[in-house]
Amino acid sequence: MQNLDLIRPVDPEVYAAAVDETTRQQTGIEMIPSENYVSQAVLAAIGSVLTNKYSEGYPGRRYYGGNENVDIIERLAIERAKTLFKADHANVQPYSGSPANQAVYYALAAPGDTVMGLALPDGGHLTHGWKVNFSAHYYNSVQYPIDPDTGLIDYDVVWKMARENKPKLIWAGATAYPRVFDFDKFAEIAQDVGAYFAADIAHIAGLVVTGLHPDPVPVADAVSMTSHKMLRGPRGAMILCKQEHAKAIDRAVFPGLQGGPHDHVTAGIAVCLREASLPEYKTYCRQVIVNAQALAEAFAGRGFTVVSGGTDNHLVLVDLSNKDVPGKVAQKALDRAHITLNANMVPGDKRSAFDPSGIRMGSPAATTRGFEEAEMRQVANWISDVVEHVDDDKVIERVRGEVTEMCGRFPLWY
Ligand code: DSN
Repeated sequence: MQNLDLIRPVDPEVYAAAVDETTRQQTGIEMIPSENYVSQAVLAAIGSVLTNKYSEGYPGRRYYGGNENVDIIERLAIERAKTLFKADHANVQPYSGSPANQAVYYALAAPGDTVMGLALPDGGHLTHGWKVNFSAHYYNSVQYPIDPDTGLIDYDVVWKMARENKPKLIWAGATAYPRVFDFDKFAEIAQDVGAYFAADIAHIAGLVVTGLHPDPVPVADAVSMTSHKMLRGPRGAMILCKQEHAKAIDRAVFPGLQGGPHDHVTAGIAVCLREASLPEYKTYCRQVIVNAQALAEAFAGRGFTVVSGGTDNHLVLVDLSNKDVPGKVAQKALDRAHITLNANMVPGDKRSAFDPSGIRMGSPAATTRGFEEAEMRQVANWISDVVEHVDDDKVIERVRGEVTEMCGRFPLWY
C-alpha cells in the first residue's frame, strides 16, 4: 500500500490531491503510451530514505562520505543495465530523458556542429533538434521527416540528407512512431557520412531488452532511454555506450551537467531492471504488442485512419481528420469518459502542434493492469464512440460508467 496517510496530518491539501490522483488512476484507463504503473517494490525504493543522501561522483569515487550503501545500489543498477542490454558501459545517473540526451550531445558533439533527428511534428522528440529546444539553439539542427503517404521513415531520404548536411551526430528514436526502427541502416548511414549514431529507445526499451525489437546497442555509439515508460521503473534515465565513449559520457553527466544523482531513483532503476530480467517481463512485453495491434485493428474496423496502417510496437497513432474532430477536442471528451490519451500531430499534419489532427495511444499501462485483446478492442470501441459523439453527454456518461466497471475488474495493486 502507499503511505499517503502519513501526509494527511502534515499537509492535508497535498494529501487530498494525491488521494484524488490515486482514484483517477484506479478508475480510469491510461492510454498515454509513455506512462505505466510501477510495482510495489519500485515505489518502495523511490519512497525510501535513499533520497536523503548526496553522492556526487561514481561508485568508489565520491566527493562525500557515507556512500558505502549507495555504491552497492549504483553498482547493481550499472551491472544489471550492462548485462540486460549487453552494453560495454552504462550510466544510470541522468535525471530523465532530456538530460540524458543533453549528455549525449555534450559527449559526442560540440556547439555549432550539425545534428540530425526526426522532426517533432513527425513523431520525434524535442531534444532531437526541434527548433524551440537547446538542441536546435546550440547545434545546427537538420530534421528528417516521415513520409506522409506511408507513415514510415524513408531511409533513402535520411541518407540523402545526411550526405548533403554531413552531421556530427544522427539520432534515431521517437515519441510517436508505431513501426520498427532499422537501427542497422541508421548505423550504416552514420558510418557513411562520418557521424556518431545515437539511438533514443525511451519508448521501446522494454521491447529491445526482451528481443522483441531490433537492438541498437551493438551498432550505436550511444543509446539513451528513460526508465519510467515500458520499463516500468521510476522517473529517471540511463545511457549505454561503447567503451570508447564511456569516459566522455560519464564526464558529461557528472560534472558536466548534473550534481548529485538521485540515489532513491537509482535504487528504483536497479529494482526495475531486476524485474525486467524475469521471464514474466517478456510475457508482458509480448502482450503489449499484441494489445496495441488489437487496438489498431479495432480502430481500422471503425473507419478510423491508423497512421502507417497499424503498429509493430506499443503505440497507435490515429489521424482524426476524416472524422472532423480535432485531437484536443477528442482528448477532452475522453478525459470526461475517464480514458486518458493525448492529442498528437500526425505526419503531414495541416493543423498546429497546439491543435493537432491526431490522437496518440499505447498499450503499456493497460497491459500492466491485465488487459488483453478483448479489453483493448473494447477500449477502441469506447474511444470511437466518444470521438463520434464528442458533444453527446449521454454517450460520454455511458462510456464512463462502463470504463469504471471494467477498471473495477482490473484493479491496480495500490
Ligand atoms: N513525454 C514523453 C512522451 O510522452 O513520449 C517523451 O519524452
